[in-house]
Amino acid sequence: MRDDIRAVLRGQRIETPSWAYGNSGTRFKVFAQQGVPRDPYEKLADAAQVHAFTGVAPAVALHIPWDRVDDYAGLARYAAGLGVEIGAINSNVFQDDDYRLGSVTNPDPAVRRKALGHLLECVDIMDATGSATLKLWFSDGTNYPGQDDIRARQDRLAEALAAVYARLGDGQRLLLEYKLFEPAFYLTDVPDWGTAYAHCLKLGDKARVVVDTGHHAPGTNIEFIVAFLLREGRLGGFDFNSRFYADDDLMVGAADPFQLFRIMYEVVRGGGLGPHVAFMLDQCHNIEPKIAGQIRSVMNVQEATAKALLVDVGALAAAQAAGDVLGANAVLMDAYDTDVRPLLAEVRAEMGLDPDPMAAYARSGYFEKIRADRVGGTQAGWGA
Ligand code: LRH
Ligand code: MN
Ligand code: MN
Repeated sequence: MRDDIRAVLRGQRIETPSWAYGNSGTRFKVFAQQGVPRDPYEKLADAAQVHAFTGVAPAVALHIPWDRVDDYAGLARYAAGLGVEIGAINSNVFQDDDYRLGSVTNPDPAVRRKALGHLLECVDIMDATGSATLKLWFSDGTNYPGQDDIRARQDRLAEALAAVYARLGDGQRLLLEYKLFEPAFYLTDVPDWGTAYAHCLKLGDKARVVVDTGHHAPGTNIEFIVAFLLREGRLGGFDFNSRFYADDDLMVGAADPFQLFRIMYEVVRGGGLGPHVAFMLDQCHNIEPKIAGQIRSVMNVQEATAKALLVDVGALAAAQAAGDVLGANAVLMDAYDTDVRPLLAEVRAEMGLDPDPMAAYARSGYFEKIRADRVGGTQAGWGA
């Protein structure tokens, strides 16, 4: 197998979310699991396990206020001591009663000020932790036609984004996340990549779009969006997860590994495998074990990446130029149909890791230890 492919796989970075380690569920029920973290420090400890066994997950995204602590610089030092670092800071302007009619798009200026204050506080936390990435998702929208003015809400959104953008320091950037619907059902203020892209273009080069793979209508060609944004230099990252129906937040590559491959192929094709695109997981493990679920997810992204790297680009380009429809499709499918697990096992051995991270983690006894040590773990955030 080619050395350059192995090198890329060794250098890949996948960020795990702090909220994946806490209890989570649906609006019907949160199933408490044993041994879940009781605070952000324990979430980092669990994330460090995912990195220890995969070697490619050194960063942990935080969600504020779910991960609120007194001393963020201290939290970053604690992370470093565990061999990980703080990744994206995720804002949360969706959990307060004040946000019933929206956050930065709310018709009430006082609520808008409060929301903006939180977003700016998130940049302070970036300064303290050394995080370079602010990830913004707005639950803003309306449930009924006529409830509020669509254009005025866009103006308010643009105003808040501009204020946050102006606060970013050198080396810091803002990722704007879109979502088709939910929690608002009639109108969502940032419903699609086009809206996010348009706002980012106005803001400047430090503003990029983040693609949460669960945030599209069924059948949406997500790889097209990825190709387009990369081509324009505006793809900031991914929130990876799987969906069957809506924003399911299931393990990435579980529902549709072929889609994940197609996305990763466009990433490779567009030169997106690098630090300028953040490969983040945004998942909840409601019924399965959490640390093992994260390890499995990281491995799924690695497998899709390995397959994407295996595409014979020369043969593909030749078939495309010749108008050979079946030949071109076969080149892509050959890569997808390759069993890359032996290759990844070798890559892990080269990195000094166990070739089978799932088995190695199970053998480590970490889960038995946290199950015994931790009593009364916290919820990831939902319904908290
Ligand atoms: C919204 C979302 C967004 C939030 C996260 C918890 O559905 O994808 O990224 O920050 O879930
Ligand atoms: Mn997301
Ligand atoms: Mn989501």
